[in-house]
Amino acid sequence: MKQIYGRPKILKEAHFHYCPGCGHSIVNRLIAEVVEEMKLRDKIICVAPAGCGMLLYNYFDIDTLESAHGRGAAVSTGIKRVLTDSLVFSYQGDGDLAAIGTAEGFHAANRGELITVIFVNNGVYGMTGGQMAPTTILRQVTTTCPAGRNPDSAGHPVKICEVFSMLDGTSYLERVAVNKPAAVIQAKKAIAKAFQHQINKTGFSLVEILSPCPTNWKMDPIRSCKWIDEVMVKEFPLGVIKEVTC
Ligand SMILES: Cc1ncc(C[n+]2csc(CCOP(=O)(O)OP(=O)(O)O)c2C)c(N)n1
Ligand code: SF4
Repeated sequence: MKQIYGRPKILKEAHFHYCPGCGHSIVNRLIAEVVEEMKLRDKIICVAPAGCGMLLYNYFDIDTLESAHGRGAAVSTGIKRVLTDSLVFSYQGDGDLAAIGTAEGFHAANRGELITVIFVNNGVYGMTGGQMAPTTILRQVTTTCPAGRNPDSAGHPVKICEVFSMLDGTSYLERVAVNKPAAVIQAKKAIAKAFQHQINKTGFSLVEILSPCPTNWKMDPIRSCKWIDEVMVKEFPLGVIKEVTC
């Protein structure tokens, strides 16, 4: 019988710690599939700062480093500049990249560092209990905005792809989601394309992935997936935001 689906070899025989319905597990799997299909196992290095995704060294059988919160792009820059033949990606949440790590991500993108950022946007600080993040939707309820995000006091959702698209150092920016099968297939293609931009030395690449956090959204997994389509995508439109021919 022909096998059409299997566990990527670089995913260790470990159980994910993610909550049921969490998008991180899908994103982890997609990265593993892409690394295997593009035969990047021996040259890829992952940097994972604080956030629910930080324990991915327990799952990936590749070189991984943990950085301080928000410092993924800075640490990735250092590794890539020394190990120029490696393929380096940082795996960052929205609290990480769009708040504490804004400076590092923004300037790495502006310098056109040959790194890739996998940016998992679930609209909250997942690991620490669901506080408001810069990407929280207006009027979305979180533990630190129980009456809903108010733009008068908390500003508007930060759109990292659109902001980074204005920087000359960026070569590939796409926003995808992992809330339904077709979207997951597109997310995988985007990850592969971002890695290809790094291989071709075109510039800084980033894939923003709208990802469910059922625990902190206080929704069941199915409702969370629907909420991405009904609410999140309206604020964060999907698609290629920028692509420089490589
Ligand atoms: C310097 C520092 N400040 C605060 C924290 C606490 N902290 C750990 S994870 C996190 C938020 C992570 O949220 P996000 O990046 O959105 O990732 P998620 O958990 O939602 O995937 C915070 C504030 C920390 N580890 N280090
Ligand atoms: S808290 Fe949210 S982001 Fe973290 S593992 Fe649970 S569902 Fe995923």
